[in-house]
Amino acid sequence: MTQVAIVMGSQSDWPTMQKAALMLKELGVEYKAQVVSAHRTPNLLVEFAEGASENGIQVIIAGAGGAAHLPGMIAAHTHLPVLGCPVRSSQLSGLDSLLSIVQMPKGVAVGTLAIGEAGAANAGLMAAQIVALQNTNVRDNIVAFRAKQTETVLANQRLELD
Ligand code: RP5
Repeated sequence: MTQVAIVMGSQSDWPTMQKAALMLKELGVEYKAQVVSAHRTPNLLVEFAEGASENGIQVIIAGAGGAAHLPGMIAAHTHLPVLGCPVRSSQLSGLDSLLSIVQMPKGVAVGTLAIGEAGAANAGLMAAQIVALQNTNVRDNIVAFRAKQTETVLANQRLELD
């Protein structure tokens, strides 16, 4: 059953948002990804967000760029945790996306990640960490991922001139 939903405002967000999908796949979390636009498909947004919990979704990752209202509007329509990913925009390099997502009014929460691919990957990691609270397989995968990451850094810490 799908544990995490990844939604994004446009197909053009996928190169960034697929970093979240890759992280979830690596950590053994079931996910599905689809385009849901706050502005271009507002009715679909409501239908998706209101149905997410009864569809078994535990965490929603929402990415958008520019006037990035998708994460906040999804959060307005569900009690599930929503992680917001600011996608780098062509005009303002994603600062517009970041500020649109992060400045939520008190009482409706979105956990905002960094602009771009690192933020999307960390959204996948954070979503997996939430799922892991009640899933020992995913927890073990996260612990192994972190240990391997540390090992890799320690094995490559000496720098030399070319
Ligand atoms: C936002 O507008 C999307 O999330 C995307 O980041 C941006 C541009 O969308 P396209 O014009 O490429 O479809 O809604």
